[in-house]
Amino acid sequence: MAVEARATEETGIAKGDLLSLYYYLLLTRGVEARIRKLYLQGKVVGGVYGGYGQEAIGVGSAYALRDGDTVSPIHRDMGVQLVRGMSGRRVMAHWMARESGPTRGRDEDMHIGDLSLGIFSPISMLGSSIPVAAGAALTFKQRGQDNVAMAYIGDGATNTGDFHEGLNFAATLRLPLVLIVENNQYAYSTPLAKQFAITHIVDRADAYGIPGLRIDGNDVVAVYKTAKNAVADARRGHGPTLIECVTMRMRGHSEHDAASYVPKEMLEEWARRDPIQRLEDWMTTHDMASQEDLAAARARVDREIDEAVQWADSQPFPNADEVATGVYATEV
Ligand SMILES: Cc1ncc(C[n+]2csc(CCOP(=O)(O)OP(=O)(O)O)c2C)c(N)n1
Repeated sequence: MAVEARATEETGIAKGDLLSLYYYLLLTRGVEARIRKLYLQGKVVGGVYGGYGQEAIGVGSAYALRDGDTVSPIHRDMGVQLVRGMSGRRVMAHWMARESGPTRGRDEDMHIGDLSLGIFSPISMLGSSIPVAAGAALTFKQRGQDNVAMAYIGDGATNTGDFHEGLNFAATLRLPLVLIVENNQYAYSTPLAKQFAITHIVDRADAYGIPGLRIDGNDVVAVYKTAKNAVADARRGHGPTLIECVTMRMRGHSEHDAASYVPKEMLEEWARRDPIQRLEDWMTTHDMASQEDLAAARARVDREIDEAVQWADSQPFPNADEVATGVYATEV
C-alpha cells in the first residue's frame, strides 16, 4: 500500500485510474483486432481504418473528460468512442451493418457517434470537425456551462482551411476547446516533411495565440495528465490548448494498404514503444498492478468482445424498404 501511495504521488494517478486506462487500451486494441478479423472473413464490408499503436492518445485524452463534455473523434479513435460510452455491442453492430448500430446500418467506416453521449460522428471531410467542435464550445460558453469540447485531428488534416478557421475562431473567442493532434508521421502516404515547412505541428499554436504542447503520444499517463490540465484550463475560461501527440501509424492507412512506403526500421523502432506494453511495464515496476490484475483485465476484455460480437450477429439487418430513411442524400 505504501508503495502504491508513493507511486500515486509520483504520477498523480491512482491505481484504479491506471487500471481503467489499461482496460480501455486493451479494449480498443481488441475491438479493432476483432473488426479486422471479421473483415477478413467477409463479415465486415467497406474500409477498415484503425489506430493500432496510437491507442494511448484517444484513451488518455478522453479519460480526462466528464459528463456533458463533447468529443469530435477521427477515423482512428475507437478509444475515444469507447471511453465516452459507445458500447462494444453497438460498435460491432455498426461494423456488421445491423439496424441496432449507431447509423442503423446506413454507414460504415468509423462514421459513428451519438449526440446523447456527446460524440460527434466523424465524417470523411477532414478538418471540418474543428469548426463543429468550436461551435459546441461556443454553445457551452454562451450557456455559461463549464463544459469542454475536445477535438481530434491528424497531422495531414491540420493543413486544411477548416482547421485554420475553426481554431482561429475558438482562439479569438477563448472558447473551451482542447485540440488533440495525432501526429502519426504520415497522411496516407505523405510523410510530415512533404506536408508543411514548419518544424513541429505544435508550432502552429503560436499562430493562433494559444498554448501548444508536444508530448509522447504513446505514453498514456502523459496524455491523460496533459489533457487533464488543458481541460481544467478550458473549464476555467482560459481558452483552447493545442496538444501535439507524437506517435506512429503502425499499419496501413486502412486495411487495403500495405504501406510499402513506410521504412521498416521506423516501424521496428516504434514497435518498441508500444503504448500497452509500456503501461504494463510501468505499472508492474512501480508495484501498481500485479500480473493477476493484468490477466484479469485481459480476460474481461476478451469476454466482453466475444459477447458483443455474438450479440451483434444476432441483430437484424436494416429493412430494405427503409434503407433511404434517415440519410441525407436520397433518391427522389
Ligand atoms: C479534405 C479531405 N482531403 C482529403 C481526404 C482524403 N483522405 C482521407 S484520410 C487522408 C489522410 C489523413 O491523414 P491525417 O490527417 O494525417 O490522419 P491519419 O489518417 O494519418 O490518421 C486523406 C488525405 C479527405 N477525406 N478529406
